[in-house]
Amino acid sequence: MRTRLLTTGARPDQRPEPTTAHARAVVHAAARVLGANWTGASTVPSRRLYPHQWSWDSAFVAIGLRHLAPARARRELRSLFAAQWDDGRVPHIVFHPDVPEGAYFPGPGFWRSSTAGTGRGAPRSAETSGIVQPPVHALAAWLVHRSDPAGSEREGFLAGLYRPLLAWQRYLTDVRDLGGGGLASIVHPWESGMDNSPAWDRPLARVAPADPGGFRRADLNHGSAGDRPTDLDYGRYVALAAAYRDDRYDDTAPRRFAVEDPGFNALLAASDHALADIAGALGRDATGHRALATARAESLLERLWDERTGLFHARDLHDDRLLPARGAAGLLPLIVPGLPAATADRLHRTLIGPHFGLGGGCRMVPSHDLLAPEHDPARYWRGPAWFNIAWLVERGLRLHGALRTADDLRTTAVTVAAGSGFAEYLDPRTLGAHGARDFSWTAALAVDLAVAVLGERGAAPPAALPAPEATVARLPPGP
Ligand code: 2M8
Repeated sequence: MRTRLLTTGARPDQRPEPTTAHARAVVHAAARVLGANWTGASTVPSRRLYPHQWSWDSAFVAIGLRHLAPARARRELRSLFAAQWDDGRVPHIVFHPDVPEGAYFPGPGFWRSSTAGTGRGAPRSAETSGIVQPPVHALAAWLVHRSDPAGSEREGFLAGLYRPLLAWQRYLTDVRDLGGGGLASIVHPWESGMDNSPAWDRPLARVAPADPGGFRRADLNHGSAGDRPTDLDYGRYVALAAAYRDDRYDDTAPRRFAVEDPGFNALLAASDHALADIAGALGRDATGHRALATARAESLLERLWDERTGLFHARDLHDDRLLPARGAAGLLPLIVPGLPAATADRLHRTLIGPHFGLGGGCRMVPSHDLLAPEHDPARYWRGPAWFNIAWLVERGLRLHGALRTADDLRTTAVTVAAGSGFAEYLDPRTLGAHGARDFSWTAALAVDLAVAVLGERGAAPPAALPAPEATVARLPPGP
């Protein structure tokens, strides 16, 4: 459903803020999307394009759902961690057993976690992928707990999730520190969550693509080919994933793609802080977590900061050099509480400068450098604006006191989310919608931002808002 943009009058130098009525209408519309995408234990990102449970999507969904149905937000996270591997990894997809194999590629028959992953402790009761996604989960768990502490305590939510979260953090900190500098490495572009970012073009160039006759893309059944990754990139993703699977998901074997991504590691650092908060709430000693958080922020600065560009960059472990591409992932360390004020200020200036244009030509954060020849405002992660990036940047700006930019970004995100039919992503300049509609994290994060607007106005508490519709237990058939 599309919601009409209603705004209050505003000073000429200020973006018009959503009215209380509009913020409420956004929450209502978003609640309908989240109700329709709920499967009974978790939320699919999109009924047709992504009909399973995705790792970082679930964390973002829980962050929005906590205002509408806190018990379901807790269930969302618990159901994801039920598929955690014994080595601590949280798989990037948990496959729904009722969805046909052909509905999504690569599906369970490709990853074969319950056989190829046994050496690493993949669960036997669920089929999953073998790669991971950015660790937003401790932050999400902490926010979910904070929104309903009594319900959380009644369910033993934090107590039950603390060890799994710790095991996940340890996997990334110990097993995945392939560069030895205190940061986690990713071994597949999909692990960044920003799948076909131009930052990966250089390291991907040394990967021979899989034979195109050997697989069939399902994503093109549901979206325009011009919005999705190219066949060549897809062939390389398949080759990398197949090689990891054939190595039985062993992280000690050499990998053709191994990089330290600033977005992934910013979320890891934010999770160090969230784990400290969780440990504190459980009456445990949090000093180890705080020390790790401080060390992680230092490693981020030492290994990924580029003073010349005023941005964090990914480090390619094959030649131990920073990749030159300027991606929105490089802005995400803004969410790290311990980031020095001067670095946060520089990142803010980069964000509103010509490469990202926020507040100038763009009202949402482009996923890639506007001035780069490879910038494409329509194609997936090569330029479009995404709502999870807007949410993270908004949070980081607020954390470091850039309130005016944060307010403007929040206003745009709330209004445009509903106005776009909760699109998966947008052209950062025209705000034209692309990708799937009724996309779960767009809806969930719009709820979170709209609730913040309502809270600042002293408007009706979220509990007074309607809960999402009843459980939808059936998933759609395959294509
Ligand atoms: C996209 O990634 C999947 C692969 O994991 C795909 O393209 O099929 C990305 O946008 C990723 O960040 C997201 O988690 C996933 C589901 O929304 O879709």
